[in-house]
Amino acid sequence: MQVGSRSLLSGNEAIARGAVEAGVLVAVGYPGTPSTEILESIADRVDMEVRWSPNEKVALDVALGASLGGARALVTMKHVGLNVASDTYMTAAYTGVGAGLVIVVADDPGMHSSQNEQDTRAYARMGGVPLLEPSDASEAKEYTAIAFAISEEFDTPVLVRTTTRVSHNRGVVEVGSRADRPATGFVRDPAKYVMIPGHARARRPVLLERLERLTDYVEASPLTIESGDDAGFGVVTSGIAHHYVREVLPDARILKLGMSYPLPMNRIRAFSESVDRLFVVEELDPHVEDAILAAGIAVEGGTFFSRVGELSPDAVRGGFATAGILPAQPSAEAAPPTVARPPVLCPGCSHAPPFLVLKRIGAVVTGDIGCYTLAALEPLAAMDTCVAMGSSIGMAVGLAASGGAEGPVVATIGDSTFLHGGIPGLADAVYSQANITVLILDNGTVAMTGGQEHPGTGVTLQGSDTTPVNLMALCEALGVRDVRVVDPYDLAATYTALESAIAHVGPSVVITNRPCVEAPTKIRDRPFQVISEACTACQGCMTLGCPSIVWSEETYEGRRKVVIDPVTCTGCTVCVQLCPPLAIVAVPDREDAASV
Ligand SMILES: Cc1ncc(C[n+]2csc(CCOP(=O)(O)OP(=O)(O)O)c2C)c(N)n1
Repeated sequence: MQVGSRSLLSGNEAIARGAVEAGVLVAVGYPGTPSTEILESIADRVDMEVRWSPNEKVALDVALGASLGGARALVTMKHVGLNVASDTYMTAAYTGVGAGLVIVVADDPGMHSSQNEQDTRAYARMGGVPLLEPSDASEAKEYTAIAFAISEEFDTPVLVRTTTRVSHNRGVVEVGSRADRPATGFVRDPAKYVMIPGHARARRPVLLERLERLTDYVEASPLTIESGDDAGFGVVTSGIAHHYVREVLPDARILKLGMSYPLPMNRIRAFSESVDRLFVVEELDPHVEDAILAAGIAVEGGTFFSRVGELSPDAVRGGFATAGILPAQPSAEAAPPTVARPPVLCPGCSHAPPFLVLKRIGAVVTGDIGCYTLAALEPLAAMDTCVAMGSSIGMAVGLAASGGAEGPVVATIGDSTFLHGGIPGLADAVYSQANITVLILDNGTVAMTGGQEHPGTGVTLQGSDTTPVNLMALCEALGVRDVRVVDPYDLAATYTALESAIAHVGPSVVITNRPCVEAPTKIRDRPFQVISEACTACQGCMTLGCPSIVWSEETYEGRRKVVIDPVTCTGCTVCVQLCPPLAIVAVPDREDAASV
């Protein structure tokens, strides 16, 4: 990226660029949509340590440590990641920082790829930590730099909150030069950094006094921008919602909040006094609206703008129409129906076969979060719970303790998720000698978020080789007496492994060993085909849910036969094992074909 140029960057790339220009030396995080590309876009920097951590709490710990060492540090995660990191987060607000520490949290209104919808602004208030909300890529870069400056001026971590649209939309960004900020070194200060009660009690008033100074800062700050001249009504807004309001009401008076915690309430009050009606348009929780109401200022918002899911220009237009600001909207012409395309596991995905087996065994399956969660859907439909990363194992322990499960209890968890939050659950299974089996689906990557490295892969985010965590040795070291590795493409072997593990009294672990089909070292082999004359339309192969197996036009005794798409088939052989009449065979390669 050329200094002085104008580049088209996504919000995530702009945040990364902001961190580069701010002289950040350590950038760390855990993947999670929509935040993942922030670190990936600067992985090739030789002047920064850019790292994946096993989970968000470790990432924040690393960033805090780096900051105390005097290096500016960036940490990135998705909204639920801050739940994981919240223990460190809440007390980091007490310790303050060494060099600047910025925590970027990407919210996912609408749950495009998340297990819940939550509003990070609530964490700002809970922790007493300032929060900036960029509304586009240009601000994403600018606010990241401002966040580092605030962090150092006020001795506090600073949150930068994006949402999916801000993280993923592209905009023009001016590329600046990188500040040279060598680490200033660790300065011992136990009263500030050792949070025993006696020290922490003294830090709480520091935090509150800091918030007062931050409030003075935001009242005077250019981060709060007033625009428009139509005095009839005014709109307080922030983040992407600001652009929706601008699009729908180009001339409206708008008070745009760049910092939405703490709030510039004097500015808001003055703004409210200059208009007849005051509205708030914000995505997710009524964070600003409630604060304005609590300050005794009349405001409207939640009645007109949904708290559920994402806002959009249409939603904002509809809200202002209901409020009588815009003419009533003509009912929209019904959009043509779209074809439903539910997400599916990839052709040849090594996660699918073990779930077929678990279904056959009649296991009660506590699931976890990753690609394999798709096994909850038809036709596999073999997962009974999925709550939060790492929860599968503890929930299995509890389910087994309840005695309420009809069938063996099996926790299924991916390799990254196991390293993220599964290890303490397995320690508990050992500690309580729970009668559960843990199936670790080790595909050697964080597939769900696009194939990132993790501590089990032996490669860092910046591409160097490192020591991989040995999952089998780890499970054994935790005290699991029955640990076995199985090839998930071998259905019979997977069945035997799971049956034997389930029969073991006490916790047992089965680890699968096939790489993700999207991995560069993939398993792609010769594709398979169906010999139509031999197919008896038993449809057993369809229970696998493989997208390469599709319905044929031909039938047998009134049932539809199947065909295999040779382009997407990876040759994993699992469907072959599900075909009693042996109608599925490898497509002959050219040499075989020539010799026939
Ligand atoms: C607390 C939290 N952090 C991050 C995510 C995003 N995320 C969902 S699943 C997942 C990991 C998936 O990797 P793995 O367990 O190895 O399973 P795979 O997708 O490879 O099958 C991540 C990072 C999340 N949902 N929750």
